[in-house]
Amino acid sequence: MRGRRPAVDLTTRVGSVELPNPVLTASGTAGYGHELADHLDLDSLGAVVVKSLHAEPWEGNPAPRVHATPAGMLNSVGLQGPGVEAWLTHDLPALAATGARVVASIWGRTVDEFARAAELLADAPPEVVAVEVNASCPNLEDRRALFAHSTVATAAVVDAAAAAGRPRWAKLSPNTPELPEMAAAAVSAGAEAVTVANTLLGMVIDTESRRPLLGAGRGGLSGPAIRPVAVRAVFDTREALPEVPIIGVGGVASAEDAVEFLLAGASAVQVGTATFADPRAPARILRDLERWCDRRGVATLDELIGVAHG
Ligand code: RRO
Repeated sequence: MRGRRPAVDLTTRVGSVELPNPVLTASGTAGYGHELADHLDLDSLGAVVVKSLHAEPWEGNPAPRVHATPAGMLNSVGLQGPGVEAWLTHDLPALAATGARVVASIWGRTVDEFARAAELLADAPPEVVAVEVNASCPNLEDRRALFAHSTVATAAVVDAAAAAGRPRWAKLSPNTPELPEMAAAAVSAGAEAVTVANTLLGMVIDTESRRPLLGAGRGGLSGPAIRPVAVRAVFDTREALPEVPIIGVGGVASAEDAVEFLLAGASAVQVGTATFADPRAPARILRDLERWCDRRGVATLDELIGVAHG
């Protein structure tokens, strides 16, 4: 069979956005632009989701910001970024030139700040195919005020992001038992899809210094350690809202992991922590997914999406 191209149609639809395949990068793990372009063909991925951008430049949290954990990683980057305007001018052109479909992730401390970031994206070039509204960063100073833990606040930030004038995806939190309610609130406010989910709240304590290891103390846990949590979160969301497109994220490191998310109900997946260990991971997972489908006679993703629900 050497040389034969697999006859698999991997195209997928996330709301109004059609993607050539379901393997995307996860926000915060692929930089702001074409950082990964030396390692893989960004145009070959479903889309590139950039690190969350604020309307203004933002310094982020004190070091250390990342720490390896068993089967995963803890981070408290603290939303560092150049701001939307600088990104549009200095980073996006090189990324757009790769031919990649770009998803701009935005964040704010207030609803107005989300609106401002979205407004600045209104004139972005058409390569920016969607906006991911990051309602769920665990590393804000006031965790009790996390937007994605309130249906009212989730709806407010999704609504504010309408100013970008493109499809909105809401990135939700796994740290609330009310995830399906948050997803419903996001959709009622205009989100075309939900990204499920962000990192799990965690902490590592240094036994020598006897103090929390990350500069900011607490952080977000990612990687294979959280995959069963993320798969369950996708399954719950699909069960409650079968019509809502879901982008699954949390510890995808192989084609089989991606298939697991599709079976739970995701229309696409994002690869994050695996990219830190191997910058080619998204491309490898995409290639292996095509082979996985081909070997099992799976011709389109409709044969997989949501099938675990019976
Ligand atoms: O920058 C971060 O610390 C960060 C963000 Br914005 C997020 O959404 N999730 C995460 O684990 N870290």
